[in-house]
Amino acid sequence: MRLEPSREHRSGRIIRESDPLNVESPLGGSDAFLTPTADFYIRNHFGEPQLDPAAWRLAVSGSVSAPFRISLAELRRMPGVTKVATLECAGNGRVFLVPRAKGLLWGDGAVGTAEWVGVPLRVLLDRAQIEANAIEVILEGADSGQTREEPLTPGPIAYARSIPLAKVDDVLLAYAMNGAPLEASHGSPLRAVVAGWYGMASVKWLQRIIVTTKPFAGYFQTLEYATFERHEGGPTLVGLTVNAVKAQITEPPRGATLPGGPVVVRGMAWAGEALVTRVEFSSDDGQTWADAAMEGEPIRHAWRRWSIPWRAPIETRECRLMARAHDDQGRVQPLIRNLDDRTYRINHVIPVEVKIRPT
Ligand SMILES: Nc1nc2c(c(=O)[nH]1)N[C@H]1C(S)=C(S)[C@@H](COP(=O)(O)O)O[C@H]1N2
Ligand SMILES: [Mo]
Repeated sequence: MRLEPSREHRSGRIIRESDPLNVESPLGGSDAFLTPTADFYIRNHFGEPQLDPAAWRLAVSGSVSAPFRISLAELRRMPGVTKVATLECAGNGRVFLVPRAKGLLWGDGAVGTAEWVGVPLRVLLDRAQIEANAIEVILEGADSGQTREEPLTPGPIAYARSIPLAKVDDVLLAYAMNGAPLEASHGSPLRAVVAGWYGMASVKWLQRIIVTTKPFAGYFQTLEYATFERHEGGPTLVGLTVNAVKAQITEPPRGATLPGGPVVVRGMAWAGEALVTRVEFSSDDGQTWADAAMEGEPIRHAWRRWSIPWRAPIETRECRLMARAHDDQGRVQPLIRNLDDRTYRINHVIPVEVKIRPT
């Protein structure tokens, strides 16, 4: 296992781990609405499975009255649905946590937006006829393995996550990404895109969909990708679901050196199942905030671009830029980290430090 980041993958993506491959997007400096596939982050827990698309089948089983198996060719003959959705890894931004966290130390770039084409999960579940007592759907990938560090898996396991039936209508089973067939690293022949939820739910290399009558408590929603929620009787671990509201400055990138004078600060903001309504910007450590200009209308499940003119002061050598997003459910990004979030859901404001070049 090699963890040192090296800036060499296709298109300057940053390799965070090479076995299994984990690659971060070069987010800084980019403001494309759709992330080019060559720049899209890759998050793998196990080695990528070698699947022959012609021999591959998806099995739909469990608490259904008509279980079936289906080929990629048959899925592609069904009416396709196109959906733009942002995926962000729940560990995005982990490198900025103090004290230093365990796990993959992502910078800002474990996030991206793509146009996905596929078949709604609902269509396959209707064909299988869900039984009345079902509550969840388990999505299982064809990749499997065992962890070498704590928390240990009980031997080799498949990557799997569940979603409640109430979320099914936001799930696309995608075979295409950004106008091209899905690439192996993003889960071909077929992956789930669970719009508005952190990336861990969007299971790649789907091989089984299992309808279940019990809450699924698999490794990746209990030992990993779970945060504490405060209920009566104390904090309980709950599997992560929706993306928290978050704004990211992409221009200027962290650590940039700028000439003094006018610049345009830009970035993205996303809010899971909610809509981004507003982004505020501060260059005085949060004493004053100014509203950024929002681009277009908000699109549910996709990030939104924003920008604001700023004058880099010539009388200073260093500045800390902050952005915070609001959503239409009244939530705003916190300035201070909630420790119940463990090393996930990193959406507190993390200032972008820039240097001003002396004139
Ligand atoms: N089968 C499988 N699906 C998976 C994963 C995985 O390791 N195996 N990683 C998940 C996580 S944590 C994220 S953030 C997204 C990343 O999708 P991407 O690699 O296409 O960016 O895939 C999810 N789906
Ligand atoms: Mo993730």
